[in-house]
Amino acid sequence: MSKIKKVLIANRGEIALRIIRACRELNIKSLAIFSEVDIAGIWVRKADEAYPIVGNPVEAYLNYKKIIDIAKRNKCDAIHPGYGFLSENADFAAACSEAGIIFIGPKAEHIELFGDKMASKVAMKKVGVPVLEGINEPISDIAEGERISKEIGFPVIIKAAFGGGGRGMRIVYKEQDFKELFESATNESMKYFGRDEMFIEKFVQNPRHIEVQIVADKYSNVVHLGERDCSIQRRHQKVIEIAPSPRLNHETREKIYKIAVEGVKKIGYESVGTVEFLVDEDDNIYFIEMNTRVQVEHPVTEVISGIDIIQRMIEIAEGDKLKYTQDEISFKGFAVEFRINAEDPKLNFMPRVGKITNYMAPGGPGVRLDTSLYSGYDIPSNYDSMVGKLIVYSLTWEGTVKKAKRALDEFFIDGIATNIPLHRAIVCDSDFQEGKFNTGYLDEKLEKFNLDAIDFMQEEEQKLQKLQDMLQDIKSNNQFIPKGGEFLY
Ligand code: MV4
Repeated sequence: MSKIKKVLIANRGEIALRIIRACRELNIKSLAIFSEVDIAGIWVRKADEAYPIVGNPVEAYLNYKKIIDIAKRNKCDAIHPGYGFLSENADFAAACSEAGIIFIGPKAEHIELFGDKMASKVAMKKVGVPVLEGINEPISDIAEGERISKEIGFPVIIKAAFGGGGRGMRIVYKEQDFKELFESATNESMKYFGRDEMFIEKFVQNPRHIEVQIVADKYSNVVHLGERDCSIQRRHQKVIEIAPSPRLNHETREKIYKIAVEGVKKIGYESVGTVEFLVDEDDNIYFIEMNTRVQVEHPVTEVISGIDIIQRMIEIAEGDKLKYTQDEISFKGFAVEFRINAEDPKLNFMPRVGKITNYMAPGGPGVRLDTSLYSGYDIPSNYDSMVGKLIVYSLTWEGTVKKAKRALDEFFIDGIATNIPLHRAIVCDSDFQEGKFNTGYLDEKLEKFNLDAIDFMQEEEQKLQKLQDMLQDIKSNNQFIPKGGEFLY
């Protein structure tokens, strides 16, 4: 076991701050790297040390030779990749090991394996994990693809083996559409990932997207930390994540845990990871992919289990055994994470950054906010539009929904537009409140939610004016005269 003394954080924003917090509580020093446009990032000042990487602002967090060199020159004995950027780059993980630096994450071979969605299915099927019917080797030509699709039965879904975020994915409902959709999926995969290996599966209509959090040490001890329902997505980007899933029945829950833990144990996986499944309307469970990194949505699992996932990840990398057996882990209540994006509901949620002029974070019982925003912060335009995560939790689903509405109403950010009004519209929706949602939910309701969001924004904009009118009335008439008898708001 080698005790880690200093960690280089190869990431930025809220996850960099999250890792700094975990290190601080473990008495581990942290070194933040930052691009030229990130010098004002609060995590840069909260780390024990910071080191600039000049040049292209995105390249800064991807140039792993330079990052490893900075780690060595500053005597960091480990690197935490966070999520995105280099977090699932097997070459980076291998290069860290070759440089004698601990990569806080899984083995490079597993990053490699699960980066290929086809090979992942073959490997998981071999250890008894249920996968969708289909072909799990690259489709060589259109004719073969059409033949296999007819065997499976339409609709089928074409997927890029090295894809992600929904890119290189097409749903084919009719045979005559296969050729065109296969070609567009292949071209998209080549464009975004430089790979054209495509595979086909039976398409599951309106599934729920359920993922299981796994924690595994280097001694074959594997536990799960429950599941997260990530069905509420927009254009393959998760918008809201929930733990536990409000409508998964007990039998399916226990089954999905068993499948995930036993599969991961047989694979010999180490570190934290997330096994992603689709659950169809008959509660059939199908493995779709495994994420070999800590995920954006890990906080909802942390608050219902009381377990710090980032600290467990670091301890596993140091060679510690798991602190808990499965029987010692319990879950309490419900948690919902709202991804706060700098995007404008009035511009169809187009990303739009800017300077935070006024800011008041929500708080009170059952509210957690993971963000690197602060009043006066000028959000750089070079990165992802997600600027924070609001996590609310309570003992019951109903209580969590009420708390979510209260916290979202309370959140105050001036200077930029955010998707907070969209979240407010969703938590007011009866289907959401009753847990009636699957992967089709947001696409079906987005138009209505967008109008609700714009109404919320207008109400907010009018509030200050109404207060000023009231004050003016009282000052000039020595009393407030409600116009038409309405209350202030
Ligand atoms: C599927 C599927 C239905 N059937 N696979 C895979 C990547 C992940 N981000 C979305 N994935 C899906 N894979 C089969 N065989 C449904 C999804 C899916 C989805 C598909 C289209 C539009 C939105 C979606 C949201 C979540 C899951």
